[in-house]
Amino acid sequence: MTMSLATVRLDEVELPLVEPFETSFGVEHNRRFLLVRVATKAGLEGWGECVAASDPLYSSESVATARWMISERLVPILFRLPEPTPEAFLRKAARYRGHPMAKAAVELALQDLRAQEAGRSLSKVLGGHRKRVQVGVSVGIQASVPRLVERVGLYLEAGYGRIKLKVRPGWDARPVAAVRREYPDVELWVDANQAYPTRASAQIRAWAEKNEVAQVEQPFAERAIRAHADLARNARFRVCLDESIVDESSLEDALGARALTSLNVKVARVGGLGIGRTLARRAARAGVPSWMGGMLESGVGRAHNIALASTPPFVLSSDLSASDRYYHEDITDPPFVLGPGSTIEVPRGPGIGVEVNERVLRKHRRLSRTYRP
Ligand code: OSB
Ligand code: MG
Repeated sequence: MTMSLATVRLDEVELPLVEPFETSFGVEHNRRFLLVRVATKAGLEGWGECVAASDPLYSSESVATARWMISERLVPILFRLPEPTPEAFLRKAARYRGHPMAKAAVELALQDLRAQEAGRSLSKVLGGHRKRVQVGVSVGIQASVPRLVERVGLYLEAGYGRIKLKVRPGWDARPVAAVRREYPDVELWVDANQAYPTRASAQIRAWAEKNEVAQVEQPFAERAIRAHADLARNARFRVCLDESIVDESSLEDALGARALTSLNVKVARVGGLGIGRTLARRAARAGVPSWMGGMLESGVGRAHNIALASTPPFVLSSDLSASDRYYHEDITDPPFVLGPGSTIEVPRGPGIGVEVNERVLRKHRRLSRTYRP
């Protein structure tokens, strides 16, 4: 089957968050992101989301660098491909270093398009075997400990079965202990986004074990593989890597050093769904469980994440919450809702299985450009 691309559209969108999301690296009130839409001459369309934020805080990419990369380098590659498959695109794009979030946005759109063309759900195309995926909620840093305890209580009441707290030096032992005291049985994870110096290792271990934290995510710098391995040795919690794992060789090195006992997979960080699946399978062979991380995606990115989370190597609960945990009004229909047992249903329709609502999209769109061959 030969597909021929007619247009590529790049939209910049700004969606207000239901509440600000604060991490060790900053606070977000609105989420600014890019959407890629690839359309074929036959009238099919595929959607991808670029999660790079306004500022390069989580990683080195930003909306501006991703917009440049996509419009000036990746779109021309797309129009030169004899067949616009995700694999053919990534082979050509590999010539350019870095920019995984920009590359992933395009790869996602091509994956959606290919599944649409086959008339199958993206989940099925990727080898998904689950009807529902297990999810949890990632809770940002709050103005006070009582406020955090109250927020966590509301999420538990809403039905979330696992809570991940954002931590940083000065916001760790006290809030974690308060949440544990109030909710003795909750499955509790923490994520520091690289905020700790390696000398803080013993303190982290102490408050994590005292409060029965099940998983500590990325406490140290991206390159600090040995520090993560030291923390993981004899720990009563899993050590999860997020920012450190950017490709196959970084995963290989980290596995070899025993620096992780859990893998956070984000398609944006590693450059697409294909490579995300490869990394999760590799980790599984080494006995390391995977789960899908999140970047406060809109419905487009969320749908992609849910599709990948439905495949066999994803065995821990993912940072994939219902649409209303992030946005009053999402840009896709229908909204994702939390189901029984802290799960979200995997869409069954062709491709990502949700529709982009052009009315809502136009309302929140700041820029839009359409490219033609
Ligand atoms: O490290 O997991 C992270 C959001 C922005 C940047 C980094 C991270 C996050 C989250 C969001 O934790 C989780 C979600 O999308 O629900
Ligand atoms: Mg993380």
